Amino acid sequence: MESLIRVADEVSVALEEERAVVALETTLVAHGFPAPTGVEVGLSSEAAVRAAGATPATIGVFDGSVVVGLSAVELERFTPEARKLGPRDLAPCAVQGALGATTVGGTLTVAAAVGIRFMGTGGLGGVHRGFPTPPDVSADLGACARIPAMIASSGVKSLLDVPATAELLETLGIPVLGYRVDTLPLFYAADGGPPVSARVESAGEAARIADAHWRLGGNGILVGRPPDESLDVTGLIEEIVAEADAAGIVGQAVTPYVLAALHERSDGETRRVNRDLIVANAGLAGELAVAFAAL
Ligand code: PSU
Ligand code: MN
Repeated sequence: MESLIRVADEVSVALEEERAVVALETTLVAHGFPAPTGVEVGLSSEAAVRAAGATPATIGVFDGSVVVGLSAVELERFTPEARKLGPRDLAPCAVQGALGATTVGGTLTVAAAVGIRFMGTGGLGGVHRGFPTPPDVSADLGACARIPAMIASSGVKSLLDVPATAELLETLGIPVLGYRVDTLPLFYAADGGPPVSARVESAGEAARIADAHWRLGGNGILVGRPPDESLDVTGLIEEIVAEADAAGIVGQAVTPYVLAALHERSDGETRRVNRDLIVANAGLAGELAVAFAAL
């Protein structure tokens, strides 16, 4: 029988030697961009992690195994046919031998199982708009509450109810650190979000806070890094979210639908900003992991 969790040699050596390792997800590779952009974003994110001096561990499920540290060839398999795997979906996908792409929550679950404490992504999932009819709250939040890991992102995805998500992050005891900013970035836009719970000026400072938070028994920590280029697509998002609702699109299908429509109707502008912020966040996650390993 294939082992349930397969860790790439490079990743397992780095973990054994207590060097910096950054987990990366595959949902945005399979479902976040039209092909072949997703794979390019994944490879560029890995390069950004390496440039920061850390080892990337991109995570996905296929052939009965949860793979930690995908090769470039394996990454190519993550097409839109892949299942979208939140924490609850990992075991069924592995046992059924299906192809599955991990969300932030799914990635964190695997990271915890193998001892990785840093990850980079675009935007965390959260409270979808229109709560509570029906209550669609991303399992990313539950995973953050349970798992001791630091996540570099551009806040939470702006198609969500961002203020409600910020409230829930507080309820769950998840520190929201602004990376050289006072407010939580709004994914495509830098400004206008709710206040962060603390501002940090450097990767070293964030790493010291992670160490202290974990020693105090805390779990997930969100680091918000604003996108380098801001885009105001508020109107477009409202329009598309309303359309998705009218079309009866619910649950896990909402995010991929909205992102694809945004990419199309913004003439690729959201795709470009989304790509760039993901790669930048992967680089920051690398810096955070390196700073933590040096404490
Ligand atoms: N950020 C992006 N593109 C994405 C996502 C985040 O730039 O596709 C994905 C992440 O995998 C995140 C997921 O975990 O969306 C959340 O989806 P849901 O709200 O269905 O839990
Ligand atoms: Mn959801």
